[in-house]
Amino acid sequence: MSVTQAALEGGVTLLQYRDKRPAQDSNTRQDMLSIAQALKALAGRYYVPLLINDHVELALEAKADGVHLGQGDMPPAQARALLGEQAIIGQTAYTQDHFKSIKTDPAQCVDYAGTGPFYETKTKKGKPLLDADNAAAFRALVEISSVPIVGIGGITPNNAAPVIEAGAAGVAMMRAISEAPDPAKAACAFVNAVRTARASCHANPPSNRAAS
Ligand code: TZP
Ligand code: MG
Repeated sequence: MSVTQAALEGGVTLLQYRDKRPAQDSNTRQDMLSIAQALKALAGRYYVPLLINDHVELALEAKADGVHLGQGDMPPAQARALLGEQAIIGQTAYTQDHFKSIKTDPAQCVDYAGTGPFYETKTKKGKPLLDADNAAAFRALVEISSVPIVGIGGITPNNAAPVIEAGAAGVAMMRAISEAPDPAKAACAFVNAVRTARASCHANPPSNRAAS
């Protein structure tokens, strides 16, 4: 079983195809399209949406469910115009200014923002953490954000709870599943960790904690 299928078996709720090869030549583009189409078919069997990282044209061609855009990628309003109102559009945002620039009208709005690294990660070596106090910085961004925020960077089933407690709507991960000895088990552990953290946040919301 592929790692991707194992992750789906384990219960991941969204799949992103992230391929950082320069997509200039037609062979690479064709290869990326084949991979995206195969992933779309696989994810569809689990009723899980597939997002394409960076490449809006590829998302269109592969009939993916949406895109995840960096600050340097196509502006969300342009992606929305190409992909339509049903598409899921996510954007990476790190700073208060990034969050303030997220529009709230449906034609320009993103559906969620991704923020991190929350913890140190080998996947984006050298990228500084959000802040010295990541949880506080994350919560400050959640407070000004008009869209849900997903935490990313070095997240494992064992350290996911503080990310949810800091106000994340969800967590995103790469290595904790792709390098796990049993990726399905790791995905399942993530689902359980997030559910448990959400339940405990619900039972003990931050306003109560501050008052107690
Ligand atoms: N953006 C911030 S950290 C990161 C990205 C894409 C990589 C996260 O990967 P991992 O392996 O889950 O730390
Ligand atoms: Mg990007």
